Amino acid sequence: MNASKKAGPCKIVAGVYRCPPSPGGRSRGADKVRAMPEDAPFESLRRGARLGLVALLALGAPAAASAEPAAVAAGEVGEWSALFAFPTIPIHASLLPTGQVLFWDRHDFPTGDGHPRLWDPATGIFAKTAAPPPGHDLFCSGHTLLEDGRLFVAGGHFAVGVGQPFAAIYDPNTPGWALAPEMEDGRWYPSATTLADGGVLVLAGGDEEGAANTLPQIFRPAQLAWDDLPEARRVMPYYPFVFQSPNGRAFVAGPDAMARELELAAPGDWKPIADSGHGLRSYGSAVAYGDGRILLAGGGDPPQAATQSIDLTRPQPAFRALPPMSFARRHFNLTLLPDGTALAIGGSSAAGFNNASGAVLATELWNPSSENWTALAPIAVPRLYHSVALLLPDGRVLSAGGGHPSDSEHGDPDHFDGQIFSPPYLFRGPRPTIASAPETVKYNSTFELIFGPQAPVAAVTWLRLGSTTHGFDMNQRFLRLTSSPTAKGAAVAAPRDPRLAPPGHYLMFALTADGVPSLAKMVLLTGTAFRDGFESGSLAAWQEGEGDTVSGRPDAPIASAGRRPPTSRR
Ligand SMILES: [Cu+2]
Repeated sequence: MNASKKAGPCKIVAGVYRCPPSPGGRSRGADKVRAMPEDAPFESLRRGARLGLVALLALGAPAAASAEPAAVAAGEVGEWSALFAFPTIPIHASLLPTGQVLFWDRHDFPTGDGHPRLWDPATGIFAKTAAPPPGHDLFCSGHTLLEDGRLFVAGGHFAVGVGQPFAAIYDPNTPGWALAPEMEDGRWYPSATTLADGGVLVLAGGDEEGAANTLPQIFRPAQLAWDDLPEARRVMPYYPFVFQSPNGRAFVAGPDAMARELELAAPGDWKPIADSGHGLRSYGSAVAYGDGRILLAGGGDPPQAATQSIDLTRPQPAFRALPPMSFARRHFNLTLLPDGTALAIGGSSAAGFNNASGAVLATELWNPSSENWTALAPIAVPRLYHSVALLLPDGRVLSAGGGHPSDSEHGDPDHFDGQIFSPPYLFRGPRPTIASAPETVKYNSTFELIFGPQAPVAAVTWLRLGSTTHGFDMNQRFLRLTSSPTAKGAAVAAPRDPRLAPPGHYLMFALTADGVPSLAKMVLLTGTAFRDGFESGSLAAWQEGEGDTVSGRPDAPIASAGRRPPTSRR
């Protein structure tokens, strides 16, 4: 985290991003490339590096007219670690409540290995899951975390377009895999979404014949059973962008141009909500960035840069155009950060399914207050189809994988590697600490945090743990928590409404007024008292500002929220 330990700051020289040469005379980026497998085609990597330079030029990096170009400090653009090797390609990746990342590859490729593995970000150690995986290929499944912290995995790969009907559950505590009851038919590229009542909605995917699986199904963990919504059969694109909506229904933000709402009570029903006006956003991405607001970006073929938001707490939600990304992207990842911003990593700007000739190395950060995108330090290698990104408990971000298949026509290799990003907020001063926090909190309760003396805390946020594949994270969600100062820390209000904060584990961060986050505390949000009683009327109350998760402008980032720090140490 200390910038001074690194080789020194990269600089913009005559409008071009340059890093200090290593002892061998290579750029730092080229050093990173050496960590790649022996068979990596270096030509594409060099092209990728050039793309990174072009990327920064296009992002409006100031041309240096003077002989003393300004250094680009990590406090402005963040910093990527060196590349490090992964034993397989992490096509699917989930952060578990243990703080470890569970990931897997496919196993029908000569260099594939579908055995799920754990990576511990704290130690860097990789290990196969102790228990054997279930007997089906988990590749091409959809997954999300259950309320109790187990990972629920729906479907999998039989052949391209042809899905497995099985559902598997990984328990990080046992640890081990178990099978849940089968689904009604196969699912290849489905989405799985944890709902307010703790159930998991599974939508879309290819069935056992390779046709569209049109039946919405809800898994009930307590009953080990499935509820069907037979009146809501619908053909929809692979890996739809599904969210629990504040109104109790499920909201599908894309990739279809028409966003729709699904009534979750049997027999189910669909209602069109709003047309994004941007056609099919295939392999774009979407995130729930706070209190019923969804950010939708990129996707399509040819890829687009367009960005929109939609506020699901409005009586008639509609898409609102936002400043576009500086690059069109598909097969990229959108990752929410502790300060409420969203990071766009990787993807391609070129037309075609997965065209590495348009690989985007520039990283962009979206600010919910200005609604603008800002260029950050570029990644070292393309991250395209089958790449992932995850927020880690220490506030850094893992970006990894891509390939199986890669775009070998354009020289992009399979990426058995990852890189870790330290966002700019990690270079802006001392980090606050959460000295004490409860492991479990109930809905509609108040709990106490005790802070360390290092840095005054201005805000408390939390995010559901990421569970991602194919550019869409099915579990991440950002929420700002209301807090008030106490003698040693803060009294924090747990969310009242599970439709805004589905039950399960959250990474809780304390942040300074500059947005510097603490290390996260893993907190389980649970309890049924309010969930059993909530009804549609409470949405109106929430809109009137009585909700617990709203404080100030929900879409304002910590650093510029303009709120008085609830806690300060003098
Ligand atoms: Cu795939």
